[in-house]
Amino acid sequence: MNLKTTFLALLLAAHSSAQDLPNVLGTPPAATKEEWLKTQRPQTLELFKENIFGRAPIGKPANLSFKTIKEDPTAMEGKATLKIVEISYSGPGGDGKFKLIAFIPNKAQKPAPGYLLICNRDRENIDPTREKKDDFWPAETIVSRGYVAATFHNSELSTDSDLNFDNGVHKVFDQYPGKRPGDAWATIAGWAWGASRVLDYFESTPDVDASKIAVIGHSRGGKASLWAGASDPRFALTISNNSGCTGAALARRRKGELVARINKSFPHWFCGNYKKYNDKENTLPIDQHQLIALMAPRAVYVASASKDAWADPEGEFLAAVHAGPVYQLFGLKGLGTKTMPANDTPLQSGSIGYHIRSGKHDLTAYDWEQYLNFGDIHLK
Ligand code: GTR
Repeated sequence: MNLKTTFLALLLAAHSSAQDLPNVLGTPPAATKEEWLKTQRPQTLELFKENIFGRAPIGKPANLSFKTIKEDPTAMEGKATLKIVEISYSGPGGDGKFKLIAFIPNKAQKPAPGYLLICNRDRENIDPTREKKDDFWPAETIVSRGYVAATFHNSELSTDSDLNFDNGVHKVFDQYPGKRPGDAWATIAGWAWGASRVLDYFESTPDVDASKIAVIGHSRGGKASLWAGASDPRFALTISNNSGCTGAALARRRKGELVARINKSFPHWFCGNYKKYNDKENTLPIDQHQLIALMAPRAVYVASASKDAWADPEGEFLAAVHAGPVYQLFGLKGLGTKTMPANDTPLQSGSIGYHIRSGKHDLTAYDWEQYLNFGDIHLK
């Protein structure tokens, strides 16, 4: 091959990956926002339930209850009120509960908007005493910008290793005598379910504005935040930090972590049906740009890191690009460009935000600063 044909072949390869994606507007393609909301959005959501995340057996349980177990108006040197709230539920398999940690800014106008982090790292990253502080959850910064800093630990909803689904939400609600169906919900959907129950709590409390909440997660937590934002349209902003495979990254590109690999390493994350697509990404009826499009017309932010090849940064960017046509149905600008930005140059002029940070797979102070800036546009 001479230089010219090599270039042509490369160009074709780049093009075919975009052309082969399922149409983000659905089948037949939605022509108006009304059509999208009535027909293609529900169809797209169903395809994600059936093939990837599974179906949750319950939304908000009638018996959901909230108990404030700690309230300290002098937290953060008087700048915030710390609330630790036990969120409890019960079902055919017994009782379950998890803890919400929330710092509510004392000075901010009430009800205040906020950021809800699905924490998948060690608990010391979300230390309510603030003796330990980490940029993974810079609660002081979030509060200083006028937002509620809220979080819960994913393991309290569903442990991140369990193949038997015999704890947390699965123990309480799953009723699958015999074989677990291929579309039964799994761990990531359990974490997303927890995020929605926090919104239920926020709806019941006067100091937090439940209609102005961003849900955010990193990596596996980012896969869960995307599913929370897609399956619960009450989230005003959804943030995916380095979510990669089965998060924001397009599966059909087959770059970084592949479907077969994620299903092998983490068989409990997604539903049984997802295993059918191991090394058969092209047969998936959907791809991840459609997960991002499910947020429309609400705001969504995808972020990558330059040294995070495992999460396929370009695949994350392209999914954000190809979600655009659904935003256009609403007369909104998606990302506003098809060109990947340089490192550390955030794109925030549309309803879809994006940046690629220099450095490794992580959730850092730099990432949070961009999310808070984007929130100032979409949550205030
Ligand atoms: C990796 C996994 C990724 C990502 C990451 C994380 O091992 O392959 O999909 O989710 O873990 O959560 O940090």
